[in-house]
Amino acid sequence: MKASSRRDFLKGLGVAAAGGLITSGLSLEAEGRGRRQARSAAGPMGRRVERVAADPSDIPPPIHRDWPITHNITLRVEEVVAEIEPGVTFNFMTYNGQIPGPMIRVRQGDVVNLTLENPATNRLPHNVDFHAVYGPGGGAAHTLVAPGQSKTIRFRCLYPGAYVYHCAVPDLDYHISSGMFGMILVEPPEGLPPVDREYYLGQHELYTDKQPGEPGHHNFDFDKLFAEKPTYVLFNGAKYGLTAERYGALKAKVGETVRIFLAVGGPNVTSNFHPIGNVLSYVWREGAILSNPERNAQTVAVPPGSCGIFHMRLPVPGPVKLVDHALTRVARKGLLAVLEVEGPEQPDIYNPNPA
Ligand SMILES: [Cu+2]
Repeated sequence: MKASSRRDFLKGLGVAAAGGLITSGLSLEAEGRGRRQARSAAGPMGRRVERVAADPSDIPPPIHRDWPITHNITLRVEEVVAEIEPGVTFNFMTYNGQIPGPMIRVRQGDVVNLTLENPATNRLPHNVDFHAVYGPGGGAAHTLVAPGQSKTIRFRCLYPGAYVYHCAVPDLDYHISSGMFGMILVEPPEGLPPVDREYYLGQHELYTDKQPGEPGHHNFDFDKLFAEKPTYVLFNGAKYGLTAERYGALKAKVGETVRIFLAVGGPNVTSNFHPIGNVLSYVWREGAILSNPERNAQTVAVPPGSCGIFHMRLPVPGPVKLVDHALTRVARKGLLAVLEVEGPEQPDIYNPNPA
């Protein structure tokens, strides 16, 4: 890419300051070196951790106040090594060590002091683009931090909805794929409809230099990224992670209502979200919570860089499998979460032995 067109490209991403090659103290030339190093990096790089999969029940509580406040929120970038599945490791990039990054929950009109920390032990520059923010690059232009740097921006959340945030450096597809995305939920003044439980999931896909399940360390594969042919398609960075066989299933009881927040990082693959053995009784596509919800939808497309809000009723016991209905991703590429619904059988609704 010619220098001028590269500059325009970077500017389009909200990364470069207008007319300058130096952005927020970070030389793009140095960043270019970082990219080449990243591409040649092979083998495990970074601290080994037990898991990157976020706990899907780790969600800030619904908001009941009717006045705006200021939040001080720190996102810390952690480049870590973890297992995609047992015996298969990968170099993940995360906000706060988890995929998806922490769910940020605010009310329309709230102010956020957002600090992005990039510890000196990391290898790469990072930043963050919030789709809930009016401002250059959704904040990316002013949060670009080299290892050892930290930056703070302040923004006011003016429009309600569920929005993705993600890393937006020039290799943003590589960074998002590796785990750098999450959700910011901006509640409207009247709040969200009441439910019994809430869960938070993040879908993304990994491009590795091996086949799914091949033991050992998988390196990032830029050729597969270019071809948009992922090795794994995952919830929360882990193959079948949110099931009883691994980190545990989601739980609920018969008669409850559940709200699922789904953030799709991608970077390229659209989720076709579907609950096997249930239906999405209310759907706010795009996380557009002020819109009228769709009713009783079966499979809902959530594109990369977007969110879905889904309500389910749970009238009968048993597992509800949460999938992307492009089912090769489930059967062969690792995508699955299970919601275990406990309670008495309801034979007038579903009866496996009607004799
Ligand atoms: Cu990044």
